[in-house]
Amino acid sequence: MSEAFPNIPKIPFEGPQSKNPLAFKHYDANQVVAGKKMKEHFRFAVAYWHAMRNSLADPFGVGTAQRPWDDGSDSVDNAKRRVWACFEFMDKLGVDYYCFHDRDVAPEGKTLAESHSNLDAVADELLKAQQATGKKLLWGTACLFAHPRYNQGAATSPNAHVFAYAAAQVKKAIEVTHRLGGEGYTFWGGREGYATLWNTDIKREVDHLAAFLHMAVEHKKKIGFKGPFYIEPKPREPSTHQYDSDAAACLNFLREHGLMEHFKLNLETNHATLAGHSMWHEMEVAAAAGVLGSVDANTGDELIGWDTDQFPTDIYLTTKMMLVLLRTGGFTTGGLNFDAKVRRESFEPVDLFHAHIGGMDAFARGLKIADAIRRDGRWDQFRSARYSTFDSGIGAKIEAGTTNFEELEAFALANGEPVIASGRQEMLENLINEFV
Ligand code: XLS
Ligand code: NI
Ligand code: NI
Repeated sequence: MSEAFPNIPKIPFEGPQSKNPLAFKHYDANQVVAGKKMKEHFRFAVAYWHAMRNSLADPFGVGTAQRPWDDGSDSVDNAKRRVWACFEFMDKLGVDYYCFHDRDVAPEGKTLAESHSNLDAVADELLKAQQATGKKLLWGTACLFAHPRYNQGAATSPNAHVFAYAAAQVKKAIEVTHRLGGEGYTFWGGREGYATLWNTDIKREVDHLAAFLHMAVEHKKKIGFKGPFYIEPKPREPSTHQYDSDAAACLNFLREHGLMEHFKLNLETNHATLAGHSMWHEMEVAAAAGVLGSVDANTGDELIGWDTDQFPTDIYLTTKMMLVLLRTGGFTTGGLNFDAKVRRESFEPVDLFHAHIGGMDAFARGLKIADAIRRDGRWDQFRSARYSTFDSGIGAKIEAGTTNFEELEAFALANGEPVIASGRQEMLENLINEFV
C-alpha cells in the first residue's frame, strides 16, 4: 500500500528554538522528567474515530476532510486500508497507543452476525499492524449511540431487545479488545440518559444500566480480560441528561450498585466543562476516590456550549492536569487519548499532525512546569501547612475518629475563638506564574 502521508517525515524533536511546524519543541519522548520518560508519563493515544473517521461535518454543513487513502465506501477493504493509514500516522507522530469504537474500525453489517465478522476481519488487520509496528491498544469501546436502534439508549433503552443487542455488541467489543491486548475498556453512555422525563422511568433505566455493567464484569472475568473498565462521565449531548453526568455522579452510581471495585473513570476535559466543572476538579474528585484511570485529552470552547473536542493547547490546563497526575503516581493502564478533532476549516491531512503535535507539546510543557513546581516545594508545603491543626492534638483525634461532640464542645469552650490563617489565593496564583 502506498503511503497515506507521503510528504510527511517522522516528526523529530528539535527543541524550543525550532521554527519547524512539523517538529516537537518540547515533547522529547525519551527525556526523563520526574523519574520517568515523557512517553511513559503520557501514554498518548490517537482516537481512531476522530483521526480516521471524522469527516468534519457540522450541523450546518457536510464534511470537509480530505483523506486520500479512504475511498469513502463502507467496505471491509476500505476499513483495512484505513488501519494502515492510522498506524502510519501513529508511527510518524511517535504515538504508541490508539483507542477505537467497534464501528470506527469496521463497518456495521446488515445483521449482527455480519457486523461481528466484519469486526473480526478488521481486528486481524489491526493485530498485523500492531505486530508490525509495536503500537498498542489503550482501550476499546462499543459504539452504542450512532445506529438508529439506539436512539432511546442502549443499556437504558425502554426496549429489552435493544438492551440484548447492545449486550451482544459489548460482549464482542470486549472480546476483540482482549484479543488485541487492549489495556482497558471504556463505557461512554452517550444515550444512556433521557431526552425528556415525560417518558422516562429513571429508577428502572439506571437499574438496567447497572445490571448491564455487572454482566460485562462477569463476562470480562469469564474470558480472562484483566484490564480495567472505565466509565466516561459527560452531562449531556446527545442526551438531555446523561446518567454518568460527572465524576461525582459516576462514583455515586458505582457505589450504589456495587460496581466500585470494577471501574475507574476516564475523564474528558470538554465533558468537565459541559458539567460546569474544571478538568482539574474532575481529576481531583476521581483521584480522591482512587479511580483516576485515564484521560480523554481535549478542550472545549468556553462560549459555544457543545463538546467541540478541540486539541488541548492551554499550558495552564496541562500544568494542572500534570500536577494531579504527578501527585497520584501517574497512569498505570490509562493514558492521554486525544479525543479531539481538527476544525472543519483544517481539512488537510497535515492538519492532523499539527493538531497532535500541539497537544503533545502542550502536555510536555505542562509536565516540565508541574515538575518544577513540585521540586520547588513551596506550593505543596503551603497546602499541607494549611491543614496542620489536624496533625496533632484535637485535630489528629478528629482524623483518627477517636473523639466526639462532647469532647469537641469541651475543647471549644476551653480554647476561645479560633485563630485562622489567610487562604492566600492570590499569592499562590502568583507563585504558579513564576513557573508557567
Ligand atoms: C463523546 C465521547 C466519546 C467517548 C468514547 O463525547 O467523548 O468519544 O470517548 O465513546
Ligand atoms: Ni471521550
Ligand atoms: Ni466527548
